[in-house]
Amino acid sequence: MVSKRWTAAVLSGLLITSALSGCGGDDGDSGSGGGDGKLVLGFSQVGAESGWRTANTKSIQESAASAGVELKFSDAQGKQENQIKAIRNFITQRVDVIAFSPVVESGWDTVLKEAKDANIPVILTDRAVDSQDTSLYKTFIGSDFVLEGKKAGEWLVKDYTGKTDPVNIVELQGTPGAAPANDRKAGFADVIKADPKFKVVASQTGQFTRTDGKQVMETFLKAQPKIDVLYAHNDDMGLGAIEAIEAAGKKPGTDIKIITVDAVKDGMTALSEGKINYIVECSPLLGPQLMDLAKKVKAGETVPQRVLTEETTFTPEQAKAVLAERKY
Ligand code: GYE
Repeated sequence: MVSKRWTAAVLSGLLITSALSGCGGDDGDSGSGGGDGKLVLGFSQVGAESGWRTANTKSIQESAASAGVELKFSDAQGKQENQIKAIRNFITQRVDVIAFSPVVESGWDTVLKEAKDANIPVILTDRAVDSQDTSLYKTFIGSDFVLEGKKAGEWLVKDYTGKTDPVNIVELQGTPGAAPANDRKAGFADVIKADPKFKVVASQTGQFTRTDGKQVMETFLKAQPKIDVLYAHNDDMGLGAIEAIEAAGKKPGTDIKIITVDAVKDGMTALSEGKINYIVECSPLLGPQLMDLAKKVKAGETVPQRVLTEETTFTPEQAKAVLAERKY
């Protein structure tokens, strides 16, 4: 029963023992399954760049355990090449389902085609790919990032209603090429363009991290004579920027208004303290729905092509009200 593919994989040292135990030959088509009949899910995570990501990883690991799913978790440390490698390993191991959160949007067609040819269904989690051929994956679960950017822009438009002076905005973008960076930028730009008083005077990546958010904000503060608003594509970059703003002797939330996306606990705390003015929520708790979808695709059930997460927005008052129960 050992095919050439298996032999080659064993020889190249790619297989891990637990995958071998599932080689019962009962469902060679759709993956090996766990030796104990458990669904085997290979998941390639982006990395650990933000509080959002940490909460997302926890949600996936905990939900796998409670759903009785055997999770093969791989951390790509922010590199697409590592994700491609991980996906190829999952194919070699013949997991039942592959899920991943793509670091960037482009460049996935080849490896997704390999998964399809091996008859292993793929679920996009959190972030989209730009592949034209949507048959390369079964479903995509995650947020509408364009809408998030729009919500950020709408708050700003409302906040400056009736004012005519120019509003200078600096923007901290997420990882270059990542869906949430592309879309949050586009959604925001689309809303504020209606009023020429809004000017994005500087826009750079802060890699979704606190460290880079702080550092890039320092350069913005040095280069820009007047900054009215910071729009950061996630809380972590906003939190890093707050440190830079305070170090420059300015008051975050007052001298510079701050809008971020995510609503993780640290962000919500800063919001409740008035250091951030508005947060657009993006839920990292995708685990339970992912397990559910994985079971359905494995069983050959039809699932919707797109599963949207439900999200809200928070003002400082709303943050204060929910902070104590905030889980992540
Ligand atoms: O907003 C950011 C994280 O893909 C939605 O990635 C996710 C984003 C999230 O690093 O904090």
